[in-house]
Amino acid sequence: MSVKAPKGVRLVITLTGRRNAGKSSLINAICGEEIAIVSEMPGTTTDPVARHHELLPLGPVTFYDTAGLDDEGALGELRIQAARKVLFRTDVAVVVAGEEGITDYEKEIIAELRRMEITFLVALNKRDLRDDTGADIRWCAEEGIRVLAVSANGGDGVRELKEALIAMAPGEFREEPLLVRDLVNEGDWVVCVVPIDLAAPKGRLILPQVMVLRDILDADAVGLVVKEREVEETLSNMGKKPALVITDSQAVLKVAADVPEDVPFTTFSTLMARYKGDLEALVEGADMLDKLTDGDTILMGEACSHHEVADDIGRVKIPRWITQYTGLDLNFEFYSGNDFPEDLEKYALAVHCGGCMLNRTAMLRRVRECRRRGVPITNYGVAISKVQGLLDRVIRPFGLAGE
Ligand SMILES: Nc1nc2c(ncn2[C@@H]2O[C@H](COP(=O)(O)OP(=O)(O)O)[C@@H](O)[C@H]2O)c(=O)[nH]1
Ligand SMILES: [Mg+2]
Repeated sequence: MSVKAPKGVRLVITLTGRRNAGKSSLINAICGEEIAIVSEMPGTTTDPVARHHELLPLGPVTFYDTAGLDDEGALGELRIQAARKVLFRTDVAVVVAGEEGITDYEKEIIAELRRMEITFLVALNKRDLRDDTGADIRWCAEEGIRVLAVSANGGDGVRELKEALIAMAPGEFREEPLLVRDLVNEGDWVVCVVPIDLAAPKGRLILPQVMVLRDILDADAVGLVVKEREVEETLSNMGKKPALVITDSQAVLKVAADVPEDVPFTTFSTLMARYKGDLEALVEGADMLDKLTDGDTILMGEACSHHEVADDIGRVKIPRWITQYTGLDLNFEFYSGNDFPEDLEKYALAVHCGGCMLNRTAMLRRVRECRRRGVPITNYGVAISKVQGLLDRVIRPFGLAGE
C-alpha cells in the first residue's frame, strides 16, 4: 500500500457487497484506469484492496473493495474480520448490488451499516444486464436510502455516483472546523487565563492558546491574557462583561470560582475537543463515568508515545481522579499509537488524549470507531471537567445540554 498523504486525511470510501457484484470494476470506472483486480472468478479479491485516487473537487480518497461479508470457512472468517475493520474507519460506504439486485444478503449489509451509523448509498450495478431495477429503487425510496443504477462496464451513471460520493463526505472534509470564532462577536472582550507554572514551557505559549488568540483576533474581538491570580481583579476593572472566559484546565476550579455564573466560561481543552473532534460525542462518552461498576476496565489512549513524566496526566493523574470520583475499583489499561486494540469491545470506556498530534479527520475517525464498536469515548479534557464537577458549565457556551 503506498500512502503518500499523511494518514487520516484521505476520505475512506468502501465498496461492499456480494462477490462479483462489480466492486472492483466500479472503482476502476471511478478512477478511470485498469488497476484493481477484476475477476470472472468469485472471491479472487481476498484482503480489502486499497486504491488511492484524487477525487476532485474533494481531494485524496482511498477506495476499499471488501470482498463481501458472505465468506465461508476459516479463511472466510479472517476476511470478514478484515472487512469489518475497514468498515470501522469508513467515511462513506457503497453497497454494490449485481445482477441479482437487492436480496436478503444486501439487506443484511444495509442493516449492519445502519447499526454502525455509516453513511452509505446503494449502487445497482450491471444495469446493462438488468431489465427491471424499478422494484429495488422503490424499496430504497421506502427505506429512505439513496440509490443509483449504474454500469461499471459501460460507464453509465458513474459520474453521478462520483458526485453523490463527494456530496456524502462528512463535513470535516469540506468545512473549516470552529475554534472560538462562533462564540464571540466583533468588539467582544474575551479573557484568556494562562497559568505560568512549572508545567508551562519556557518563553512561549502553547499551541492551543496561540490558536485561540489568533481566532479571537480574526473575529475582530479583543483578547485579554491573564494569569489565574489576576482574573478577579481584571473582571472587576473591565467595565464591560466579557463575552467569554477561557481557562487552562489546570486552573479551572479556581477560575470557575472567580467568574460570575452569568459569564460564559470554558476551557482551552473544551475548545480543542470541539475543534479536533466531536464534542457532543465526547460529552456523551463522559456520561459513562457515572455508570461504571466495580471491576470495569478503562482504556487510556494516547495518539503518540511521549516520554512519560512523573505524575503523567494520562497515566497517573486522570486514573487517580476517575477512581476518586467514582469510588470504584477500576482497571486502567494504556495504549499509544495508531490502531485501537483488537479487543476494544472489552473496555467500558475509552479516554483519549486531546490528539494534539492528530488531525481532526483522524481524531473523528477514532471517535466514530469507538461508537461503531459500542465503546463510549471521551477525552482527557472533557473527563477532567467531568470529575471536577464543571462539565455542564464549560459546555454551556456551546449550547450543549447537560444540566
Ligand atoms: N455486464 C456487466 N458486467 C460487469 C459490470 N460490472 C462488472 N462486471 C463484470 O462482473 C465481473 C465481476 O466484477 P468485479 O469487479 O471483479 O466484481 P467484485 O468481485 O465485486 O470486485 C467481471 O467479469 C466484470 O467484468 C457491469 O456493469 N456490466
Ligand atoms: Mg473485487
